[in-house]
Amino acid sequence: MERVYVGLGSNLAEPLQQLKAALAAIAELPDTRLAATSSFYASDPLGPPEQPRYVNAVAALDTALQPLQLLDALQRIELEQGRVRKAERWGPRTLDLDILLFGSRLIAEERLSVPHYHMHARPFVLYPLAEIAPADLRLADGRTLSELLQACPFAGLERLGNDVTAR
Ligand code: A4P
Ligand code: MG
Repeated sequence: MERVYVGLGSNLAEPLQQLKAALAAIAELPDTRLAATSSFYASDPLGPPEQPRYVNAVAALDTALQPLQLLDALQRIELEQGRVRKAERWGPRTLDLDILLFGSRLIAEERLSVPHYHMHARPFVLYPLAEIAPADLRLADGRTLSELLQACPFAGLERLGNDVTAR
């Protein structure tokens, strides 16, 4: 089993429900255990500003799936929840599931690059991640999660009531 962190985001069609449904679907994946879920956060959109705010969260999984198998499974969940891929970069979406980290692997394939290319600068990834990952978690470039957080202001983020769940 390897520890994987997945970022969840939605800003259409009841985002909070989208994330809860996605977490339930992830918990049902074969050879995979949903180990922990961060709080949900409302966040200002990164990208085109004339789109609704997002809800974001991060989940910790232990999985025996290989990276591309997990990507396939996550993309299936996106499609089942009505995701339509549009040309506009960073535009609105019902559900986005990103593999942030996959153990300590460095993956550079056409369909999958891990660590996720922009996670180190996104408050809506780093703050939920910090709720469920060790502070000394190290990215491939050698920086720790706590160092990344220090360089990333808690801006445009709002933690929504519910607390972290560990299973
Ligand atoms: N892909 C490559 N690496 C990965 C990975 N680590 N995890 C490939 C998942 N997929 C990965 O993704 C395009 C392709 O990336 C996939 O087919 C997969 O093979 P996509 O989900 O179709 O496209 P996208 O998500 O629109 O593109 P991109 O560039 O990944 O966008 P981001 O970085 O996910 O940003 N603002 C707030 N506040 N909160 C958000 O969650 N999200 C985005 C999307 C923009 N602004 C946001 C948020
Ligand atoms: Mg994506």
